[in-house]
Formats: sequence, structure tokens, C-alpha cells
Amino acid sequence: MRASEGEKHISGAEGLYPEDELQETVAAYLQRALQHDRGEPDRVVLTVERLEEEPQLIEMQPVYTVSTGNYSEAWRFVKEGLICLGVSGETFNLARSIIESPDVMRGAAIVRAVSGVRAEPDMLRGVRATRLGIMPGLLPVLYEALGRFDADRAVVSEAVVLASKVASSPYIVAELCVSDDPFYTTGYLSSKNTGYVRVPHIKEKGMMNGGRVFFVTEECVAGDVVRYLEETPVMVNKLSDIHDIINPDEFICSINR
Ligand code: PML
Ligand code: MG
Repeated sequence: MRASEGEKHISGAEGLYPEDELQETVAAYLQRALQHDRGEPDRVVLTVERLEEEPQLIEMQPVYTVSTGNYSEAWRFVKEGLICLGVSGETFNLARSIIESPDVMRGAAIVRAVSGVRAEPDMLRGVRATRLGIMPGLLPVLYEALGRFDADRAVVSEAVVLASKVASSPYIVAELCVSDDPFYTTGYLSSKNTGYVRVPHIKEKGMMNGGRVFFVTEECVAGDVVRYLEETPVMVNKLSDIHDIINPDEFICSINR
């Protein structure tokens, strides 16, 4: 689903569902498009496609939450975390400027981790990780496990599933996400190395910016990354641990360099 108002991106979402859930799923996506805090769309595009190949099965990323108490602590944590993962300081600055730009991209930016070279074919549209989902029986279990956090479980579980597909690409070093919902102020840093790390206060309430950056290796072929993210169907068929809240400095020290 993609919803927009003129050139402005309002919301987007995707999933993989059994055929007998189609009607209710499409209705729920439409409802969501019409009720987003970014505004009222004048165009909603819903695309339904039959999968022609069996999805690849992957394990969910383990979930962590750091106790960043404000905006500057949140960004300090993200910067230190990305640097531990091999992202250069310059590339971090570029990623932050993309995410904090008032021109919200519809999809994610792809940036080479060291040189900061942009690699997505269309810089306005970006790349959307699609054809991803979670086995229906696992969702209630995940919701239950996320219940101890003061968070919107639907938002978190969707984001974890997406981040799990992204982290399963051999070319992606890390992902940084800040919601473009003006009232959703927790973002995440995710990588195979760290798991999915929730970062509270990555934006201040009311900020309209947001976005995703996928940091990729210097050598990879951009077309291979885009094909995997946009075309290869992937489903989470195994849950991982949901950890308690941890001090950001302790988390940084635990990253394997
Ligand atoms: C989005 O708006 O889709 C991004 C959601 C990020 C969720 C972060 C979290 O709370 O785990
Ligand atoms: Mg959004």
C-alpha cells in the first residue's frame, strides 16, 4: 500500500498473507492509509500480487532497547554504534542528513558504508523492502512478547520483520530507521552483528521527517541488493529473544568489532 498527497509521501506498508485473508487485509491497509498522522492522502495505491516462488525462510532479528533519554543521547548512540559496525563518520553524517531532511523519501536510501556513495537507482523514490512477512501463527506470540514495552506492537513487529529481511542480505552492513510518523519517536539501528536495537527519542515529537538508510559494502552490486529487497519473497518463520532495556554505553561495548 502506498498513500500520498500530491508529491508528499503519507504512508506505505506491505506483507505476505494467505489467500483467504486477502479481503480483510486489504481493508485494513486502506483504513491505515486513510488515518495516518502525516495527513490525508488524495491517492492510495493497493497492489495485490500472487507469489510465484516459495518465500525464503529466515529467523527474526533479536530485539534490544537502549535507554537513550533524549534526542542527543539517541544520536550519539547511533553514531557510535554505526562506527563500530564499520560505517565511516562522513557516511553517518550523510545518513543523518537524509533522515532529517524535510523531503521525506518514499523508500530507503542505499549508501556505501565507508565512502558514502549513494547507490539506489532512483534517489527520489528510494528502495522499498517488499515481499516480506511473518508466519501467521507467530504474530500473536510476538505481540505477547512485545507487551512489556510501552510501544505500538503492530508498528514494532512490522519494523522487526522488515529489518530481519534487510539484515539477511549479505551486502547490508546496517540499517538505520527513523519513523516518518510525527508522533512515533523511537527509531532503530539494525545489523546482523547487533540485532534490532530500538532507540527511543531519535526524533522529537511533531517532527515530520524520517526515513531509512541501508548501509552496504563498497564492493556489492547495487542491482543485486535492490533485487533482493524488492523482489525476493522472505518470511520470518522463527522468533528470537526480546531483551530487556539496556544502557546504551554497555550495548556499544558489547558490539563485536
Ligand atoms: C515506521 O514508522 O514504520 C518505523 C517504525 C520504527 C519502530 C521502532 C520501534 O519502536 O521498534
Ligand atoms: Mg511510515
